[in-house]
Amino acid sequence: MFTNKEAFKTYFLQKLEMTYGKTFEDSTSSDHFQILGHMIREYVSTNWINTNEAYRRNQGKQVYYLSIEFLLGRLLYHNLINLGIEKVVTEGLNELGINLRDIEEIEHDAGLGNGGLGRLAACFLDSLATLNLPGHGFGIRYKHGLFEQRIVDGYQIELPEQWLKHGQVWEVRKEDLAVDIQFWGNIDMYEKDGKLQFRHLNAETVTAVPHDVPVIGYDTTTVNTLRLWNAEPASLLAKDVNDIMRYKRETEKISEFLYPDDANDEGKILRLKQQYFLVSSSLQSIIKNYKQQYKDIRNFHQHISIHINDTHPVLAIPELMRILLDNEELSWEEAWEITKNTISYTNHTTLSEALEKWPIYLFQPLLPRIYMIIQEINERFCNELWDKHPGDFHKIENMAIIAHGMVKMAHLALVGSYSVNGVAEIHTEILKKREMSDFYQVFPEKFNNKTNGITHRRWLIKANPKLTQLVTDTIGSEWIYQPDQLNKLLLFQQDNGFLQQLASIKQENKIHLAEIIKESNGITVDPTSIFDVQVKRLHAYKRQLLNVLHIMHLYNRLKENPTLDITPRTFIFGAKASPGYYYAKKIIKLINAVADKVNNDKTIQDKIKVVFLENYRVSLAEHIFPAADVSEQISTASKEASGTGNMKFMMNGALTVGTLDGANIEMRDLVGDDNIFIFGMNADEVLDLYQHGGYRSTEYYHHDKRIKEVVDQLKNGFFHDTNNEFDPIFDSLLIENDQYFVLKDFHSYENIHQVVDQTYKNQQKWLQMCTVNIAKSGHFSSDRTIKEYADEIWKIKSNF
Ligand code: GPQ
Repeated sequence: MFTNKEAFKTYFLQKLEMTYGKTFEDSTSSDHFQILGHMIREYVSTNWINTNEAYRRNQGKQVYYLSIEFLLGRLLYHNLINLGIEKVVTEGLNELGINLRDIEEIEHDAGLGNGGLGRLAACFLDSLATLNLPGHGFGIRYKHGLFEQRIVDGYQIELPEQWLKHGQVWEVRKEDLAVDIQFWGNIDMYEKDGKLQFRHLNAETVTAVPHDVPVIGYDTTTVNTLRLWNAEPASLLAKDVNDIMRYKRETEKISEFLYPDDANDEGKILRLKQQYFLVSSSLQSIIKNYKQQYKDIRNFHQHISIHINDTHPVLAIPELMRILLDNEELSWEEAWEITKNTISYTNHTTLSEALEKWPIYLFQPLLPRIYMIIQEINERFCNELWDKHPGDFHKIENMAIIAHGMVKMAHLALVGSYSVNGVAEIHTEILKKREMSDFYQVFPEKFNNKTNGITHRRWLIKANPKLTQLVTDTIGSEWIYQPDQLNKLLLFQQDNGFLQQLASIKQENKIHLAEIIKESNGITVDPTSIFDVQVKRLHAYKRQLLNVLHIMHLYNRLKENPTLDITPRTFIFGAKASPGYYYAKKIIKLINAVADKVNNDKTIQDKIKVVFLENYRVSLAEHIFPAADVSEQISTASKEASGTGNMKFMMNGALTVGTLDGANIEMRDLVGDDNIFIFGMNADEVLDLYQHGGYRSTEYYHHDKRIKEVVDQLKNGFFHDTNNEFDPIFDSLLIENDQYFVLKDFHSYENIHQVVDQTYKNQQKWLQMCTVNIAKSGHFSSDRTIKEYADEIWKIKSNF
């Protein structure tokens, strides 16, 4: 059906008629989207079946990637590219008078994630399939993805996201593969053949129904699976009507909302239910498959690796134990040996407030058998520690999985897995030397680094077709398969023809983004100005505040001296704040207040503009990265585990203004100090200052006039008519002693931006720097990352 455009058109029209009983003239863009989606699914179905059969036949090891988030974005165009049929489809549709880019807009983003962690999972799936690796995702089919953000009067408003409203073309519901999950109730112990056995009584049962999404590799026949679980009532034979209604609601709530927060406290039980729901359904399904193929459960870990993306799925450890003990009737020792050789774990943060803990009083009643197993794991682990460090109560208390009425999920992950990795070199080092140093001493062999990556297929080939074409015209197309080969571009640093084309592509992409800005914000921005962009979740540690304070300062300088010679700049923000994160919402309001004042001030001659793009998400990001000149990666050093937006900017030829944090450091190492704008304290300085104290933010306020001026403007109504709107921000800086060193880094941030301004004036130099960045960005392809996971952690092999 996709061999040529005639065949495509015929099939498309026929299917349209048969499915909707409509003529082409009466059909809508939405119909076209649905039909095209179904055609693609039909087209890949044979390869999907074949891939699964090949995996079974080969008897190779397979990996299952468990993640509470998968931030997929749109799939239509991405799938067309991976299948190599976007040209046929574009041309075929054109002849029917349809623009593929319009149809693309019909698709809702699958926004089943908050930010970096969820998007990483999505990039990994793409790389696994493309590299023909037997790896599948397991997640939750949330009815509502991450909230839709509206900005009203400068404030964030949250609306429920509705991606399933018009059905989901990519998924296949598989009721026959549903499994049951048990919550609440009590555990009955009994003896069988002289062995103690456990039985779950009076449990509330929830059914998990899989919805499978094909994960299509690039230019290959491999089609892996993303299995998303939907929570449904098991049976409605409960006693009375009220009970039925309550049960139905409680059950459906489990897969209703993605948790909008990386670090919030509410709805703990529901969150824990979601975690166990994901883990239990996935493990039951994995074991069922395994047993269809292999006889001996004792070899499980030789055929299966289970990866947990952060601690959210860490109950995979006690759940696997439960199945092996209670269903397979293995001994504790046998079950433990299998479990700890099956599970591997990625940590994504050192922020201690983000490390998950559950109060026992909530945990135990909800998951009684799982709690018993964790208790036993804890007891055995503490005994081992005692043997190694007799009498060191303090150490054992600190490392225990259960302590002070809490279950510590990261400790469970560290004890029950064979591999623990951080997501950038510095992050892994901080885990080893500081946050998890006790565990590193006990299990040094488990710790390893896997620096994050991004799929260049979505973030370059799909998002930036013009740059893709230029790269291919310049160095051939091998880089698509081996992104490291982008470094061949280094030979073109002095090639003016190449640099000119690079410049005009950036210009075209900026014009396109300027149109989007005009449409959504009504602001006219100059596409020849520097597009200086910070897009990411709103968090104090990511320091959007530093960026805004600097803009306020620039504005003050322009007011003092309207003829100030600066390169015009457009500051662009995109960020969602967690609904309960009051401070973050104040920062959004501040950005918008500054935008209002600056954009409407005629006296500064449009030298700076400020834009807050609402509802930042994957599909919007695809328009932003290709249009950026400057990438803001300005977290307080040591706080950003890796960052992945930094890599997307780099690959699209933006230059980074960044601290020595996360993967920025590895970017700097690759491009050299001359091709990146580094500023601020480094991680050691920050951590020492936390440890030994000695920082007084008020000193910076009193001694630096520039700082005093902007901080006072938070209080004196300069940007907003009510004086106390920004008090929480003012207080965070002066009363709470500026935990993220915004004021301390201000001076060096301001300096580096002057360097950026000067450098941009030398276009030749700027373009050379962009070229080096693009050339070196291949290292940050998630293909490289996934190869490392496959070889070093999972020990899985390509199917071909
Ligand atoms: N990250 Cl713990 C999230 O997106 N959500 C989380 O809950 C945690 C971490 C991010 C982290 O902040 C970034 O530095 C990483 O690049 C990203 O995970 C992927 O590893």
